Amino acid sequence: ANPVVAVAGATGAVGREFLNVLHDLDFPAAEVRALASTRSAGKELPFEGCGLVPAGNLVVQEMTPESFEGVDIALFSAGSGVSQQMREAVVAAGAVMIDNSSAFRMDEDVPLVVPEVNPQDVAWHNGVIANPNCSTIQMVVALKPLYDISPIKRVVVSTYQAASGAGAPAMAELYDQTREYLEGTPEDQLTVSAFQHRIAFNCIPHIDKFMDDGSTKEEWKMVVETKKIMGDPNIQVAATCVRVPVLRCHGESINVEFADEVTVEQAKAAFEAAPGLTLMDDAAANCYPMPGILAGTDGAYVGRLRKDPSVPHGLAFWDVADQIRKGAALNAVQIAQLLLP
Ligand code: A2P
Ligand code: 11C
Repeated sequence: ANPVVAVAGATGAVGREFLNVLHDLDFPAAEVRALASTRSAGKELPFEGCGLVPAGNLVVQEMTPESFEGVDIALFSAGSGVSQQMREAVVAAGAVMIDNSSAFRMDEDVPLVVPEVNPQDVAWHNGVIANPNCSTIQMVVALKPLYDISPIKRVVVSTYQAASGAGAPAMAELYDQTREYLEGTPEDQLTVSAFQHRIAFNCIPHIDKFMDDGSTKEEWKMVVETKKIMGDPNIQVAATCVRVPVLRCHGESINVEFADEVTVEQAKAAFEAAPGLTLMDDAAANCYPMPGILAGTDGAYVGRLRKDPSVPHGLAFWDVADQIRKGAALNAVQIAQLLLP
């Protein structure tokens, strides 16, 4: 039978994109339930339809433990706290929770899945499958085809992360603050609430909270999630994560050191053949991936591929993906597709 799908956090930036992706992939749903907080109950969300569900407005229901009765697949993006509160009810209802929050990613009984990299891991789920952090997802989609040529010893990554990673209110803040700034609003009167500092015309090297070792939790996630998804605890990852004044799409500068030689030509061929990855690399035509032209697209985009001569077997490249699509909603719905009979 066609699955019943619940979208938990349906009014959020990722939640709305869950609805778009369900339509775009024509997910064979029998029913789609839009769930959010009490604040949004009764609100209508436009939906283009998928499977047996016709196009039309979905009426948002307040999320309670009872919301999951009869549900087969629950797509969650309402924050870690909400995922933790609802996990038991979702699993008790016999549904599989595909969770975009960081609540369960490193739990030993929870697979952390990027379908292009480790689709086999969905097989051992116990009712919850975690969707990785957006910055990790777009990196491992590019690392996997390279790893298949040679084991990876070390990755150095610096991110250029869009406001979208912090949700719909953060995107609105970048937009409004930029306008306020251009209108000459004094610095101390700008609205600063989504980030620690003004994001308009600025870069903030601080995403998520600080850890005891001086790194941030966003950087830590890139380290531990990469090892878990790639199934190789020996990959060394050094990450620096920076928020930049871009609405959608994270960029990443990535340097990889391999165990064995991997030539630029081999990497180029591997990128071209890899699922979910598009090579945009033509220096003569000034062609490389950029957030400004890739918002709303699927998959990850790589370019600026070149040798990194500073280590024995090194390559450097640049990687861009829409944080809300491949970095969140698309990856989660692709996981749901893996669960279909
Ligand atoms: P609501 O819009 O009703 O607040 P974003 O990541 O863009 O900020 O979105 C967060 C999503 O999580 C929204 O859909 C929001 O619903 C939902 N949400 C936040 N807190 C709760 C809660 N306690 N119960 C249910 N949904 C919640
Ligand atoms: C950001 N990567 O750009 C974060 C958002 O662990 O799922 C997603 C955080 C997470 O702010």
